[in-house]
Amino acid sequence: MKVNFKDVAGLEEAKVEVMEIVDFLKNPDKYTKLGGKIPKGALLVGPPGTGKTLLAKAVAGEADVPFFSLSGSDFVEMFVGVGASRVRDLFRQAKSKAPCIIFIDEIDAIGRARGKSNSFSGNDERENTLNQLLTEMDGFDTNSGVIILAATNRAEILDSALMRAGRFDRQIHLELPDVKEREEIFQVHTKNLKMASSVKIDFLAKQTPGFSGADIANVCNEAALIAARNDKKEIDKQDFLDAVDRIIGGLEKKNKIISETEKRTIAYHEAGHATVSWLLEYANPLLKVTIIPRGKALGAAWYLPEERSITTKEQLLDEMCSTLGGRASEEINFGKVSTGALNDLERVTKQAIAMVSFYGMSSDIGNLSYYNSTDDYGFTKPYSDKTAEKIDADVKAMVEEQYERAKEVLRNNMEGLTQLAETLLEKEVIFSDDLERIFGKRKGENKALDAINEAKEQEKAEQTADAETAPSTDAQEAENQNNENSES
Ligand code: NHX
Ligand code: ZN
Repeated sequence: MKVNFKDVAGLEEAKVEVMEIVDFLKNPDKYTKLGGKIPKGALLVGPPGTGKTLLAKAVAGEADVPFFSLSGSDFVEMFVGVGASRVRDLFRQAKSKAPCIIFIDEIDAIGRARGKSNSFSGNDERENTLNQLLTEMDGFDTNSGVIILAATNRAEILDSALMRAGRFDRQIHLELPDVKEREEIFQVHTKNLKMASSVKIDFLAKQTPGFSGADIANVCNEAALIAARNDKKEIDKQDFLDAVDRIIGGLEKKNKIISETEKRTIAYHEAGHATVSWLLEYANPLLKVTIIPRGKALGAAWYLPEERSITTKEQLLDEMCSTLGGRASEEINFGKVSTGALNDLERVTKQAIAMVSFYGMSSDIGNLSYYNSTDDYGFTKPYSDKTAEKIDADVKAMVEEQYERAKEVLRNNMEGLTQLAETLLEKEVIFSDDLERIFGKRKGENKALDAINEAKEQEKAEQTADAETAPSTDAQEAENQNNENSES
């Protein structure tokens, strides 16, 4: 099926960049007349689901040329010589159909830097395939009309030989969509859906930070399936919110058997997260808390993270403190801790290590970063054993301090914490309204928080409007559906 730029939602910057490639294919003379050499290849770099393949297809579609494709992962576990001969065949075929596009998806599977990480596995076959690719790229004439596009999630792990002049010497970066782009993507994927008028595209876009285009496609389809399962005539807002929850958290397991004591532990654990995050100024705003098992988790606190490009140390520490709030609450309330905090502790530990050794956020290590974007130290660490000990000590101290802080916050708010946990045991799901009732309004400035409040206001306005015209059951239902959502 032919794809054009108009089928690609968002990605405005990337489209401008690939437009140039379209022009090379359509009007090569314009460039060669002046003696310019047309580039042979470009790398499309970006996280999974951002539309690299779609964009490559759209380039072929716009230029109206044939599209040949192959995936790097096809070459994993292949017989000797097969990879290289496939590459040869592909180029032969493409050259006879020029002008055209060759698209190599997941090029990292073949183009991973040689002599790194896998150096002992003796992955000769992959290396042969890579060499054949390089030979082919060097072998054909610059102005033959074949342009090779390759996609990868991480450009820095690729063999530098691939990026030399005359090979993939330009990179086009694709990013996760921002709120406006998500709106456009929702627009595309809801075009053929039967939706209720209560579904507002801009609201859905706001509720899905960090989602890729593929995730959004998934949400739309899942929402349709959920609505159909409930024999609805059209897909409503709640179906979309349920779909978002399902994609973030996995399937709900309503029938999982959990004992009363375990339920209490879970409720107090989640109430701990909720309380700490509500009371710390820079923590992510909370949407809801549940003790209904979903995916791997028995309970979860759901936040709507603010979309930002940089994060301050204060924000990271407040988030760390909130994540530790679950275990802290178990300790304070039962005098015992459980294995349930595994995932929380894993995240906190990783974050602390990054803060100390990458972001220069500990006083003992100072403004040094042992982050390595080039991945080429091999087996030696770029610091002494003495520094290693300091990093370990700083990481431990940082987590310890936030844990103590979490316990302090909880001890100072035992009444609210207990009330929250007991409400949770009774209702299984509670929303930010309940927290506001117990602890009062949240302080601090936060765009995401503003967005939540704005959505609530809107909902209330619609409800009162509905209440005047429709029977009250509708309003009641809308009340229950209030501002449900994302990110655990
Ligand atoms: C187990 N699960 O593994 C049981 C079934 C208070 C119970 N024996 O921290 O559910 O203990 O705030 C992604 C997300 C492992 C990956 C959650 C991997 C959870 C979740 C362990 C609640 N909420 N822990 C939490 C929880 C568990 C786990 C995960 C994951 C706790 C805790 C899981
Ligand atoms: Zn937890």
